[in-house]
Amino acid sequence: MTSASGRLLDQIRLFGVTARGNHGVFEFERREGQDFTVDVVLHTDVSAAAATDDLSRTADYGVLAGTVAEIVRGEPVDLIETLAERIALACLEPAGVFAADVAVHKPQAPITESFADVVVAVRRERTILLERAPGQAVPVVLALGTNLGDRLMILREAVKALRATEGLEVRAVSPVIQTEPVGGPEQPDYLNAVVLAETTLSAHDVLAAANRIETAQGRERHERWGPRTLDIDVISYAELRSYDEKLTLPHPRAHERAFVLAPWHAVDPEATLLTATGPEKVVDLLEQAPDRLSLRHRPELSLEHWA
Ligand code: PH2
Ligand code: MG
Ligand code: MG
Repeated sequence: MTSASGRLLDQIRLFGVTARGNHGVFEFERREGQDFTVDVVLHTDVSAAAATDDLSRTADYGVLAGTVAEIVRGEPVDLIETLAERIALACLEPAGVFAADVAVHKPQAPITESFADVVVAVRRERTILLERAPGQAVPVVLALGTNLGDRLMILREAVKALRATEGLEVRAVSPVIQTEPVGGPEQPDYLNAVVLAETTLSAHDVLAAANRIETAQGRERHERWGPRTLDIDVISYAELRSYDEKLTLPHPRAHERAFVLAPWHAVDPEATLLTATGPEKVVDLLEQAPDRLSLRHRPELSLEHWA
């Protein structure tokens, strides 16, 4: 497996974390508990941490061991398969972990034959996080842009379609802001807005819903950053970071785009965005955004109240 840069991945290996848990199919296993031992291999890229000698740029193995032991001691499950998957998903949480190998050993398993050890080993890759529906609704931030056709009507239809999307609850819609095009060929001004929602859909399903709405509004894909009837970008999804080729999260350019930050700040003055160096206040990012001076507030173009 290779990283986005094509580099062979590094590994952080943590072996033999042992903790008592109450997992198992049998009642006596639930009651009495037994020791489980876990081995973890994180597939990551340690070059940034090595170059700076900075712990904050890598997965802290002390934290990792604590997380693993806590899951073993936590809510009992029947199968060590389930336990291994839970641990693997927790291992993928640090931003730079591309995949995790987790082996769960149960050397005191109730097996009547003489045996040395029994192990379930799983590998989970980061993309699984994008495909999993969350256990409970999570916040999602969507940015809308249009610079072709009846722009206001297109934004209104887009918001209506988002409201009608099953598994997505629109919580707030920003004011509309008119912006000069950033990048791409010469093209008309945009209308931009931000929608705050909560969702029980996976991140990929949110993206699919957004793409369907773009298509319904006549979106055609020609050149990158070209004019479009409707663009709906997923800016952030819960606290998830992803380097997936279909969906990078948070959106890789949102932190420097006033046409996203300004409507977002208008609808949520406290908003924060996870950047490469950690969470930043949207208001602070907006102050630095190169396109911040080309915005025109258009309060008469409401998306919230219209017949
Ligand atoms: N979207 C782009 C590229 N440039 N500029 C403005 N002002 N507004 C946009 O929504 C926009 C852009 C790519 O999606
Ligand atoms: Mg876009
Ligand atoms: Mg887009």
